[in-house]
Parts: sequence; structure tokens; C-alpha cells
Amino acid sequence: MSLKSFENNFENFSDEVIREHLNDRQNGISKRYIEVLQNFIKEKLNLLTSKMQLDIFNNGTVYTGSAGLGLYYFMRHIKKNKPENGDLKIVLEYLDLKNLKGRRISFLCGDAGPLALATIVSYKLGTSRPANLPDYKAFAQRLLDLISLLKESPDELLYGGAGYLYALLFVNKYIRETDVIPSLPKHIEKVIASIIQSGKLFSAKSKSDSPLLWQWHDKIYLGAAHGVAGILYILLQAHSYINHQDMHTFIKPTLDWLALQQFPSGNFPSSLGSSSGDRLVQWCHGAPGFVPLFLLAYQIFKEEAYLKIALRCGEVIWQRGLCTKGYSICHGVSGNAYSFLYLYQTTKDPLHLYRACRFMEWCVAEKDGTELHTPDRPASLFEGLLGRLYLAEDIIRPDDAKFPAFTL
Ligand code: GSH
Repeated sequence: MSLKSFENNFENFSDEVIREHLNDRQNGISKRYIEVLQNFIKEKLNLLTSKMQLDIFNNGTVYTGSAGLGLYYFMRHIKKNKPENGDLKIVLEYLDLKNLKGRRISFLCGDAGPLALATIVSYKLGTSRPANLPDYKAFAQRLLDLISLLKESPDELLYGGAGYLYALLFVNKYIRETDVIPSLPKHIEKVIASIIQSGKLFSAKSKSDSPLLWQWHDKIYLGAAHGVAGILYILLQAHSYINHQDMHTFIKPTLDWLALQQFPSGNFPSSLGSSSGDRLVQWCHGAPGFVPLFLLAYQIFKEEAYLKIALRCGEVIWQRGLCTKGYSICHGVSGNAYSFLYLYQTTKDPLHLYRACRFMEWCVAEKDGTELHTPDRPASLFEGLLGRLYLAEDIIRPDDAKFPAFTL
């Protein structure tokens, strides 16, 4: 056992061992395991909305606060075969719209998350929205106005510009009709231009081989939450707004530079020149956050090398992804399970679905001694229990699984 992860003693994939979790055709979850997960969701959701209420409402963000539960209910609604708009009223119960701080720009830790959700819900409810809920245009305007914070914000996902871009793309995705928010496409382009420009400037300043580079707190982070991988992933999801020249002169070469940073183990460093070396295997820092990036790069640029990088990440996550820290989505086992879901979506190889199920099982079992750090916010989406519920919902329909606040 290394310091950061428990030894993975789960059996390797075989037709025998997968029967518990996978269906006969090995292209989905067995009925029996779906039942296990549904019971888990029911029991824990009850706990979250009763005994853990205080913790859910400790702040209003998606990351550690009530909007995380709002996002959970929103995605549950979206995934229904016949979504009924009336269900969306529950999302509103978890958006603390009167107490937004006006300090941070991102979806996860700033105002953009609750405002994006409020915009979509208010739009979808239309005239059937509660009498005290403003029209979607008011929320959309507040979301757009957050751009005034862009210059003073970092570029990364958790607190910065990439997190703002995610919020704009999220609104664009779920309010499907064009021209509902006429200035949105131009606004998205402005934010992309600002992130790319900032990356060019810092790359030139630091004389980097990468044409784009960003820093956060004076360090060049590489991972999903604070670094290059997270920023590139959001930019790639917005590639229809980016011209061919920028894609091929800046974004792709940055991706290729990033690929060179992969450790022989398959993991990635948390930051450039990090003295701590090959240590963390978790979504926020390390291989799990790079899997969706390189799989999307593979889809966009059709280069097999990107798929290979993601598959190598998958191996190290299987070996070292049972984090001693705990089950969280951000820096724990449930977040790591998403890597296998993404690999399954791209390759359709049931090996990856099986692996996701075993990591899920670890998080459901909560065996003594398998979470050595009690989360600061035990109920929350990114540090706590809600993340595991989110994963359980996603594993039931693995083809549609999307890491929250990261994949559109
Ligand atoms: N506050 C968090 C919780 O209670 O869940 C723990 C903090 C944490 O683990 N942070 C992540 C991390 O990897 C980054 S988001 N920190 C550095 C480390 O553990 O070395």
C-alpha cells in the first residue's frame, strides 16, 4: 500500500467476476446491481435532505454547498425519459440566489453555477415559475455581467475563467433554442479569447515550449481543477467557437506538450517542476482529470496516440485510484470511477465498466478504514456524500455519464 492509495485487491476482469455488476450482453449494468444502487441513492438522499441539511446549506456553491444538490436534481430531471418541467421547482430550493457573493466567476465555486441553473430553470418553467422567481432574462444578465470579474480572475476551472466558460456553455446547452440569449455566442467567444490570450502571454513570459500556459497561485498546475488539463478540456468542448488557426497553432500543440508530461506510470504531475513527483491519482490532480481530455482530443483530432494516453491513465487509476483520502468526486474514489466510465463510453470495452462498478462498490460499502480523512463538507457534491450519489445515478446509465461541472 502506498501512502496515497489502498492496494486494489478487486479481481481482474473475467466473464465470471463481472456477472454481479454487468448485464448478460456486458453493455450495461445488471438489474441486480441497479437495484443495489437505487437503494443506496434512496437511503442516502434521505439522509442528505434530513440529518445533513445543515451541511448542505453551509454555503451556496456547487462545489461544497446547496447548489450542488440543485445540480444533482437538475441532472436527474434531464436524464428522465419524459422530463416534466414541474420537477424543476425542487432545483430552486437549493439555489441561494439572494446571497450570491459577487466575488467569484466560476461555475463550481462562484456565482456562475447558481446563476446558470437559475437561468435555465426559470426559462424552462416560463410562466409556470413561482411568482417570486424573476424571469430568466434577469438571471442571464447577471450571469453575463460576471464578465467584469474576468480580468482579475485566474484562468483555471475551479475559481476562474474556464469555470465561467463552462457555465456559459452549460446554459447554451440546456436552453437549446437559439436567440433566447442573443448575446451569448459573442460572450462565449470573448471569454475564450481572454483565456487563450492569457495563455499566450504567460507562455511567452515563461519561455515555455507550450504555446499556451497558465498559472494559478504562482504555480503551473497541470490537472483538471487548477491547471492546463481542465482549461484545455473546457476549450475543446467549446471547439465550435474556436477558429481552425487557434485550434491548430495553439490548442493542439499545447495538448501535445501536455502529453509529454505523462509519467512512465501513466499518471500526470500536479504541477510543473513539482518536487512531490508522482503522488496524487485523483480528478483534481493527476491522471483521472486527463482521461476525458485525451478522449475528447482523440474524437476531435482522430489521433490514436491520444486514446493510448487515456488508456494508460486508466491503468494507473485502476492500480492506485483507491485513494486513502476517501470517496469524494474531487480527490477520491468516486471521481476516479468516472475515468472508467469515459473509457467505456469511447471504447465500449466492458472491462472499463466493470472497473467503474468496483470503484462504486468501494464507495457504497464504506468499510471501516477506507476513508482516512473526514471531508470538511461531508454532505457536499465535490467533497462529500452527494458526489457518490451523483456517480451512482451515472453508473446506472453509463453511456450518458458526465462528471459534474466538467463535462457538458
Ligand atoms: N478540503 C478537502 C476535503 O475535506 O475533502 C481536502 C483537501 C484536498 O484534498 N484538496 C485536494 C488536494 O489534493 C485539492 S482539491 N490537496 C493536496 C494534497 O492532498 O496533497
